[in-house]
Amino acid sequence: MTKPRVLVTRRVPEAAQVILRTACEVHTWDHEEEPMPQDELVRALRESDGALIVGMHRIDGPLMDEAPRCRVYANMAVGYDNIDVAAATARGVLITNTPGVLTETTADLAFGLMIAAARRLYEGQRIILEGRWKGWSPMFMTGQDVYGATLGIIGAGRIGQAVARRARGFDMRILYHNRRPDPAFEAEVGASYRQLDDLLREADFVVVLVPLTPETRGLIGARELALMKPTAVLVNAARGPVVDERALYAALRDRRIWAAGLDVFDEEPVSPDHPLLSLPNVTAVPHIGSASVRTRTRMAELAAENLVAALTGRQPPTPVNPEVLRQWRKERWP
Ligand code: 8YV
Repeated sequence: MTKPRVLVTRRVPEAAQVILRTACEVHTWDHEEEPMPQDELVRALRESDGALIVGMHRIDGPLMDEAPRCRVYANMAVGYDNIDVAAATARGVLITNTPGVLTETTADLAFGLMIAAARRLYEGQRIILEGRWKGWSPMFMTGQDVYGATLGIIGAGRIGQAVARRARGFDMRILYHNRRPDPAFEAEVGASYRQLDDLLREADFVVVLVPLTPETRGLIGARELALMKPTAVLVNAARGPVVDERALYAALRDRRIWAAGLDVFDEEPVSPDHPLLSLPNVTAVPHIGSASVRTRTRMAELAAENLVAALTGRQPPTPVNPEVLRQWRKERWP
């Protein structure tokens, strides 16, 4: 029997390649940093039964129509806002993602951004490097305390809840806003549910961890930022468009909020001359929430496991649109 043919859109750890090679003929865009050009991607997808999507390729209905042979897109990310899932489901195309394996690593980064922004860590390094450290004075480089402060988590899913567990060790009061209250989470960490506006008014740290959807796009805009305390820190480790960058810039420039820690931007890679990056109270990192060696390897492995399972008639571990699998079972597994 011929093996299914799969496309891998960027170099991934060998452990994932091994999983793919057990059952598939593998074609890889074997570059570390250079993304696969769109025309190459379309050409390669046309000849593939499935694809391991590495990076933020936009996978929409017209692209799927250009490559009807490709029945599985295994996204190497937990977020799948780069994929039109409804279009996939309508076409009987399976989408998978990588939840779970990146939870703790991403929570570490979000917590790190809270501390870095509140205690001005990057600004401090710049002051040293630029020869601006002239000596000690009582209020030199003073920031905001993390220990004992109030944390407000917007989107307490897997990652948000892992941030809350870390916050317990810092004796923080924990507030959260989700679409619905989560009594099990409240019982576990002593968190209290708040409407969004109340959370913004009360929190010293507002950490945004919602997925990007039509409902969450622009969730934090000028009105929401105006509700925050002038001493509050905003952390966005979700997706750039959840926060209105222009409104955030104005709030930080005018010191209407204390600082921001950003892992994500409207456009990535963010341009070095983006106005936000000119502000001393912005701590920015290049979308590295899940970037530990172990976690990125696990993400690639899980994406590979999903792809191989789907293409060999087995249940993939983490499907996004499992209704497609039910449809396949009724008809014929591709
Ligand atoms: C990915 C992420 O590295 O999983 C996610 O949703 O944001 C990151 O872990 C990024 O999406 C690149 O694919």
